[in-house]
Amino acid sequence: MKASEVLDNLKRRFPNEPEYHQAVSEVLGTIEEVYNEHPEFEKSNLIERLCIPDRIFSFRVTWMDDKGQIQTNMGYRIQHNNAIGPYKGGIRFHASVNLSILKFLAFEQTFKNSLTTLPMGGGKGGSDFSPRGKSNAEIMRFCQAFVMELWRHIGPDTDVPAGDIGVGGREVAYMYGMYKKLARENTGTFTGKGLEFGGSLIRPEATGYGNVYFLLQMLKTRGIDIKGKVVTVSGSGNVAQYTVEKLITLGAKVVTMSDSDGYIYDPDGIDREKLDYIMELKNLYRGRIREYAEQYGVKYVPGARPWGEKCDIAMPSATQNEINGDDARALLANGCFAVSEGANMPSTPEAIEEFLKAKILYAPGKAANAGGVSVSGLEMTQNAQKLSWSAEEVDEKLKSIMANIHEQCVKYGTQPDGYVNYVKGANVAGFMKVARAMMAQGIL
Ligand code: NDP
Ligand code: 2IT
Repeated sequence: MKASEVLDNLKRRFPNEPEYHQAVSEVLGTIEEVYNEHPEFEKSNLIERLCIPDRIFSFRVTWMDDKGQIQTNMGYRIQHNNAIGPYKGGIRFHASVNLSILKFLAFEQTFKNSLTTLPMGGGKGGSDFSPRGKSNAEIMRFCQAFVMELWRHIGPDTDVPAGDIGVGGREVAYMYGMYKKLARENTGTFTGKGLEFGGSLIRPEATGYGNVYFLLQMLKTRGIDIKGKVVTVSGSGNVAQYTVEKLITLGAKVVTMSDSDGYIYDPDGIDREKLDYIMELKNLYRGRIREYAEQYGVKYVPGARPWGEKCDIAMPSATQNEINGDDARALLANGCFAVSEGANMPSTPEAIEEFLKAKILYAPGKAANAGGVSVSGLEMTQNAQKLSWSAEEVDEKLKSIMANIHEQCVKYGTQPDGYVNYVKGANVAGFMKVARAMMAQGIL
């Protein structure tokens, strides 16, 4: 089947899954050339096999809230592709979770994990459970109920989940505890665990730090120094917090952060002390970003995203499709010359087109945010060896993985005029490894 026919077929067979179509379309639009160079791919219907997940589990999760009422949510795990290693990818808890969103994430994860150089296949899971406003006890009961179904599908050599939106260290710990009780083994089937029970140093920091390391590599290609550059960041969760932390230590000026209710604009820049305030506000009190504006007397814009604010660099770190065509044009009009994605698929196809047309430095999430899953892979290695590495050791490995991903993007994405199309580079590099692994292992 031709690559273009695959997408039409997927749309017909799986209607009402726009995010899934979007992610597939972005990849298929960039790998055509290498695909055509390998007629054996078409003969074995490789693309279609790579786009459709190996399997999808869906289940009801039943739990009791603090009022004693019985609640139900849907739970899912998508095992997308394990050609190069066990299924690996996060768990998302958010009211918006559905199969379209999880299928796009599992599909992207497969290419991202391929890029990391580590032996990991792609997967993703989650629930339409919203952690917002839930007590600690409710979170624990929900996580336990979720794992009562999930545990039979995962394992250290089959499928290793981790965190994503709404799932951080607290949720991973509750899920891992329940998993161990049921599976009766202690081999680290989740990553992002606490340091006392098998977690890796630098895992909480890894996605944000990794994104900044990738950005530094991109800036180096144009001889640009990060120091003093104005950066807009969206989100205020795990990825955003550690992106900002690394940017501060490098002397950049971060002027925005956000949550699903709005964004704050701090013209003086978020410094270490203010970031500590945000970390406490978000991770301990589970408060709203609006409170930062009250605390420091700065602007808060409800119901909006920060892309209209003037910046040199934008680092979207909240969610998918948070930068549309208009946002992209506003960024470019204000002089933004680099966009490095902490979130998965934060830019719409129209926004990507604008960035590529303007030939700015633009790194898609599957390359720029791969640091998180990379350190998850390093956590798996440490667990298998039953030892733990120092923060310096993990950080060095993370830096070298991000540099390697950057190198692969340059290798496969450099255009005749010298412009590096990181979208194409990441997709082709990620695709070729999975494709070769699938071809070698036969028709499955
Ligand atoms: P968190 O749950 O820690 O934080 C998410 C942040 O984004 C919060 O500030 C949240 O606001 C905001 N947000 C979530 N959904 C929406 C929405 N629909 N509209 C506007 N804002 C929203 O998640 P992470 O920081 O872990 O994840 C952020 C992004 O990074 C996601 O795209 C995720 O897939 C991606 N990612 C995460 C990795 C990880 O290791 N954690 C690795 C690689 C990518 P609020 O609190 O109001 O909901
Ligand atoms: O999107 C992602 O790469 C993650 N949420 C992290 C996955 C992982 O297994 O660490």
